[in-house]
Amino acid sequence: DTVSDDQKFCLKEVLDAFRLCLSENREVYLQHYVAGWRGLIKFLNTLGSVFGFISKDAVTKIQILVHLLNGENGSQYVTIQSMVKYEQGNELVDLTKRGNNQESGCRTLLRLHRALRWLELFLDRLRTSSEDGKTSVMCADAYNESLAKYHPWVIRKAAGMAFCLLPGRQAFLEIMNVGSSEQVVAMLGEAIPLISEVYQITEVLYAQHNMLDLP
Ligand code: 1Q0
Repeated sequence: DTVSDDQKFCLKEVLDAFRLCLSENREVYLQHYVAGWRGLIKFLNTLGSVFGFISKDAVTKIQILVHLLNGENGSQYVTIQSMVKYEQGNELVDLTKRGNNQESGCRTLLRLHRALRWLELFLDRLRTSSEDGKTSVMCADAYNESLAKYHPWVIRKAAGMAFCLLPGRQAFLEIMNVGSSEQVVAMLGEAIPLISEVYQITEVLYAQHNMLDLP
């Protein structure tokens, strides 16, 4: 096996990252949120180059957040809550149309946040599907119910074509490197509520700050 452990996807790693996301008082640590996405992108990269346009966009967004986390104001970016407070308080967010803050942490994270809803829906379909379930259909249904409404026609079209090239359910479960199908399903059952909680907390926070439609 030429793929080093470092690059190899493992569902456990994603699960752990989303678990670590939540602080005691239900704030979301940006560092672990980003780590969760890094793990997911590793998975996407094992699926082949047709998914490159998706992985590229996700990587760009993660890099923006990592730069903010490691930058001079990094201490303001410890949690999503502190990021929102800091960026909004210092007029660092474009609220209605794109302007000076096209790469704000808030608008960048919002894109990943919307994608997290897709992930939750998709993983839940995968978890509850039967052995002959079609991953392409589960993926497309989850996408149409969530992310699709934010994407223009060309991207929806490209995404739809990429979904058709997803491996079958069995192969899909194997790449997760957990063990038997039953073990993957069990781990998904642990991961989905965590992902869902992180999603809900972020959703409520963004709604409270009128930031669900950032350009
Ligand atoms: C397994 C198949 C993966 C399918 C992913 C579905 C999402 C499709 C999204 C396609 C859009 C990508 C092209 C760029 C779009 C941007 O215009 C858009 C908006 O940003 P902006 O700056 O133009 O306003 N960007 C986004 O909407 C962000 C999209 C990020 C998608 C990240 C998907 C990462 C997927 C990981 C694979 C997870 C596999 C699940 C199984 C893992 C087990 C835990």
